[in-house]
Amino acid sequence: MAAPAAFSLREVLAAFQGCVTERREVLLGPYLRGWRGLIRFLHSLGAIFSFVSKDAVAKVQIMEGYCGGEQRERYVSLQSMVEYELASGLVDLHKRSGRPDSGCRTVLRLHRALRWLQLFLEGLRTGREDSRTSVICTDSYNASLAAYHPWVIRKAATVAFCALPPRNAFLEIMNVGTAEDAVAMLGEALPYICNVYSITQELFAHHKLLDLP
Ligand code: 1PX
Repeated sequence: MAAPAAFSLREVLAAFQGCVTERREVLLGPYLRGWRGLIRFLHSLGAIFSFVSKDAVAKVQIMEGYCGGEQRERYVSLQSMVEYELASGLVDLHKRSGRPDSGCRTVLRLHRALRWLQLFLEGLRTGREDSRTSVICTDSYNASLAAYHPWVIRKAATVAFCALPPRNAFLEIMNVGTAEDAVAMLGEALPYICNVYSITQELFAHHKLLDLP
């Protein structure tokens, strides 16, 4: 039996390319597959990130539950999900009421993390050879996700970032080839991630869903 292909971040980032349809809809299937792959990569960085992957897995599982559940046709795309959940009154708009987490509030958390990913990967791509991954990661985090996290999470995140390997070693564990190959791949993949981010941002802004509790 052939050995399974080594994990490469190329395929993961390509999932975000397959997310967007010609009508600018974001398909949840590939979106969640992209997240699953990122979480797998995160596992390879060690147990120090398990508090992050636990939360990410929980959010992806909630969404996979909806996508495989009774209302699965409503969860084909972000657009159909928003329309369905809003029309059915399933979204807590001001305060959490104890009912199951909506797809909208769950995707919003992943969406905010996607902004971090975009900034982080752009920082890695354009960074100097001797730049520190931990600094790139902290800067991207402070410019995005940190605003939504309480002090204790911000603290734990900042400590964990210090464990990240130096930039070139980090680029190599992506398994795309040399550090230069990884930089080239990031240049190709990032526009797709940006596209997914901005379509989602527009959709959530349009429906005033950017502050869901
Ligand atoms: C080539 C680089 C690839 C790196 C892959 C890394 C994938 C990272 C996945 C991060 C997903 C984080 C989801 C966080 C969602 C969130 O904000 N949740 C919070 C709010 O949820 P709630 O349900 O309570 O409203 C929750 O409180 C968060 C808890 C966990 C801590 C999140 C820290 C995020 C740090 C950013 C990612 C760091 C990974 C660094 C690896 C390079």
